[in-house]
Amino acid sequence: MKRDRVTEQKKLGLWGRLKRLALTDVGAMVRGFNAADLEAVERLLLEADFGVPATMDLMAVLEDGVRRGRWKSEADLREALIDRIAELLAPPVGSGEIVRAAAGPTVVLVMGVNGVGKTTTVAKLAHRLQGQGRTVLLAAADTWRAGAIAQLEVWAARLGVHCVSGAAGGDPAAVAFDALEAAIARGTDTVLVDTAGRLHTQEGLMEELRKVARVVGRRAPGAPHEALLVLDGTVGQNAVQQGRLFAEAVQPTGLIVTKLDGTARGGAVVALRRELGVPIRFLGRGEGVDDLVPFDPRDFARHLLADEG
Ligand SMILES: Nc1nc2c(ncn2[C@@H]2O[C@H](COP(=O)(O)OP(=O)(O)OP(=O)(O)O)[C@@H](O)[C@H]2O)c(=O)[nH]1
Ligand SMILES: [Mg+2]
Repeated sequence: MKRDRVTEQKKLGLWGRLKRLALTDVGAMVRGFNAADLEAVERLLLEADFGVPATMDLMAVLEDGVRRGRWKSEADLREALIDRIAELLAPPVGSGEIVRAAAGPTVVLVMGVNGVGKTTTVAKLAHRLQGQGRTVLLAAADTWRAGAIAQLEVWAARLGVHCVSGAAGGDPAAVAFDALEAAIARGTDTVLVDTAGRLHTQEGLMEELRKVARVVGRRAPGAPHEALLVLDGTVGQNAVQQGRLFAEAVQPTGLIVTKLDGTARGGAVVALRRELGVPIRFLGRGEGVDDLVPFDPRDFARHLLADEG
């Protein structure tokens, strides 16, 4: 019986679960919450991976609105939450598109911990850029994991783009440098650098990543023009912790949150934005090359609080 209830709760979206709470009479939500209702809402937001800071922020919006009698209907309340979540997610400036080099090839470094979806994301970005008329070259700078070079080469062949790789176990910075040289020689406008998965605690590997950035920066001023940190959206608060520690080692210009297909735990995206202070640029929503969408704060907030009826 208890298990059925848990399964049922999992199936409901966040808005469904909010409505279902102690708020047996939906009107109660707009008339006012009692302390137990508020606690239940708070717990629900934490369970949905919003994290403490974003949860506190949303609770303040709720309490304030209820006190002032701001909402006439459930729909008003939902809109207020969507507005605030969209604000929390909004990048300070700019959009999801890749920042371009002023001249010469644009270098995009893709980094993150093991298995989050870096290589797949490189392929998705390549496909997206091709669709925008860009020419792309891949750099197989994951010389660490057996099979990593072959994996990227398969993507390159599928996409019909050139891939520069070195020897397994070789220097990733040298591969990135060679790829940049090749892009300059061929007039290719974007170099996407795939890197090995690593943990922030692996200081040697973090230094290696900083070296990749330094080496391309010496060949082309301003490179890497983007350092995109890929995070797995399904691991909730762990992603926040990973992201925070990773960002301390190598400052990202943006985040890409992957594996958000078919999970109701999108609250982690809000937590990441709130706690890392780095704009979210794209979301990964599947394993195919088309499953990368530019991040839109308002769309995402709506999606998170979708009213499935
Ligand atoms: N469902 C889903 N799966 C994804 C997504 N992105 C990547 N994957 C899958 O996650 C697995 C790991 O993806 P990779 O791209 O190899 O991850 P990686 O970060 O390069 O892994 P390492 O190089 O080993 O650190 C693969 O099975 C991908 O198909 C996504 O957005 N949604
Ligand atoms: Mg990889």
